[in-house]
Amino acid sequence: MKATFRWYGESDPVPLRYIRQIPGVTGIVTALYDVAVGDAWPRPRLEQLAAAVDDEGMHVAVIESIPVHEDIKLGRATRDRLIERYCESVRAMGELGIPVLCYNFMPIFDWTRTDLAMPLPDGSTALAYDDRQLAKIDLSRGTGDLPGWAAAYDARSLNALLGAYENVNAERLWEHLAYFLERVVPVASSANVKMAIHPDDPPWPIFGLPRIITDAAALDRLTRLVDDPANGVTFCTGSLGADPANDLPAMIRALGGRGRIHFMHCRNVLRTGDRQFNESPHPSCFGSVNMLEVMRALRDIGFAGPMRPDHGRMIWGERGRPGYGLYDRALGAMYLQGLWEGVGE
Ligand code: DNO
Repeated sequence: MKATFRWYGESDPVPLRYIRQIPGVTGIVTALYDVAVGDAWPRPRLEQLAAAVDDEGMHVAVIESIPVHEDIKLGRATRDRLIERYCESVRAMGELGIPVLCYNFMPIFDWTRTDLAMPLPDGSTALAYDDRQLAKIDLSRGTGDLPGWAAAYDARSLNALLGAYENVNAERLWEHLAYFLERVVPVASSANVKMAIHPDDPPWPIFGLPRIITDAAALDRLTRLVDDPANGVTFCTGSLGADPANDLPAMIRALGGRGRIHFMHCRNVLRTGDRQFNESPHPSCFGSVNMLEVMRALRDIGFAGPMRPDHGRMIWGERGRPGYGLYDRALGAMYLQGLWEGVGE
């Protein structure tokens, strides 16, 4: 595996020069954050981004993410033009030699939590989710009541979008995903870019919206929508690990055996009830994910792709972007590399 770290660009409070000091980390996971969703990424901007990372002695290993416009997920008539622009961005990645694209197909909301700073007994804070808390969130006032990470929508546009999704059940969403992949994967494949879908987080429907990338059967189905090695997954242990029915090592062996794991997100979650969890330090003993077994499975499939520590807690008084401070993610990066060395790779 190749140790990587997510960087939110020049506005990230964690600078590249700090990331470089985490032993073993040579790959950066990043994106152009100021291009409007649906626009093609200008190649010169991507080139600049790659050069800034190269200047710090690292390289861009993964783009996470090029967001998929809601019209594509909704299957609206405008999707063809939007997909063509998406393909342009993928071609630009390929021309610059950036090999992996992490994206997701979650309606309206990306990863969702009900608490961004739940205090843990050691005085740190972590992200947490509780389905019963989610049920109390009133979306009629827009995204204002949602914990602060979300793409902001005012009440009118959010209600219009929620209304549009009333016609899109899970099967429809699968059809729209297939339509998207049938057009993007061939482009990615000839550009030497691997598409890596991120699982839905949490892996169940929220706010009545369908969520489809949730378990082993779904990941298998995804890879067969377009049966091409360029159509793969970001295997996120935290997202998938929130559902106790997901046997992560078995899923890794199945998908990895077919060469479809293109990127690893590693973090731990402590399941505390039905559809209730909080994020925990990365080591196995603190959460419900057995990270050692995850690494063994990755060793067995000969995983050689990028891996990043996912969300960390806030520790040592750090303030910053929820889940994306420096300290706990750096501890995670070291733990993961230690496990990897230990399992014999
Ligand atoms: C959360 C991230 C996700 C991920 C997107 C990919 O921390 O893992 O937001 O970047 O779902 O499109």
